[in-house]
Amino acid sequence: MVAIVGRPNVGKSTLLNAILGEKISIVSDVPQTTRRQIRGIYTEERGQIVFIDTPGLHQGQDKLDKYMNRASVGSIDSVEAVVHLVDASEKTGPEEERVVTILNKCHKPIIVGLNKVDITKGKFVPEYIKLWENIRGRAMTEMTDLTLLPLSALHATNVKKLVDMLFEYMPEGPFLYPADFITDLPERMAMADMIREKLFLLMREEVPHSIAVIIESVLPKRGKVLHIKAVILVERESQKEIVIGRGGAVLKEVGTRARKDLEEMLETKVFLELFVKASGRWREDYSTLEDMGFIFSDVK
Ligand SMILES: Nc1nc2c(ncn2[C@@H]2O[C@H](COP(=O)(O)OP(=O)(O)OP(=O)(O)O)[C@@H](O)[C@H]2O)c(=O)[nH]1
Ligand SMILES: [Mg+2]
Repeated sequence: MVAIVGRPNVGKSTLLNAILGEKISIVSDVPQTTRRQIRGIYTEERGQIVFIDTPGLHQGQDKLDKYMNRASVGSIDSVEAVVHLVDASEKTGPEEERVVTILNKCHKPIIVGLNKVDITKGKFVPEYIKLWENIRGRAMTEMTDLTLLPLSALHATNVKKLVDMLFEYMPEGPFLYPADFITDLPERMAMADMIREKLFLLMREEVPHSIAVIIESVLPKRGKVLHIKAVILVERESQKEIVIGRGGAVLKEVGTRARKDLEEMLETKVFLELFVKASGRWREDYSTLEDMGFIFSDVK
């Protein structure tokens, strides 16, 4: 098993999808898109690697933030190697230093994936090297359990090489999942995430962090069509208006895009019904979060 860990928005989910050659984890340019661990199962002749995509490590303090950070750090315990993904087109900073400090304690082999080198040709790569060297007090060349690899998850550059490197760390053993499994994400959560991704792509500023999607019902197929009802939660009435948009334009666009992806994922025609509800501070409410499938006892 391998955990993909790092700050929000560095490209962890993009990398997982690139490794699998299939989209199972949602991606957007809004930080904190991924809210739970998502396992992607990669199987080929050499064997099987179970990748854990994780929420970006950040400093938020509400209950969902804490769940996300625990889901991220907690993933490291169960793996044989860690991919520390960074955005090498952006400077490092105290937040990155925090991540390195946490990972430094994990005593597992780490590959530092210097991502987004397609943007600035990895302008800030030396800063990331320095950060690790400062924390370990040794030159990178002397650290046998730390390897650097420039990457572009978006263009799949060096992604095969990363997988080759990771196979070196994998122990022999039976497959953890059947060879044709690609993810352990329950279908309803995958559906909800698919809709949330479209909302994230269309919303700006603080609204995405207030959005959650719950699949209320999936009715038995009538003819060729599957009827899915989903509720979009926001925190305030004013956000409800933003999500709906003038004359319902935003919600309609979300519905159109989500339906297309759902039809592809489920390989059937879909009728998608979306409702928007203002429900107060759901990010702070245990029972609402557990209803959404964030099981707090699962993340230590
Ligand atoms: N140019 C470029 N953009 C990338 C690359 N990898 C990811 N991105 C973009 O970076 C943004 C964030 O990607 P995600 O995969 O959602 O990042 P993440 O690390 O999973 O983010 P969180 O789930 O929020 O922690 C998206 O707009 C991606 O298209 C890359 O190699 N090059
Ligand atoms: Mg992600």
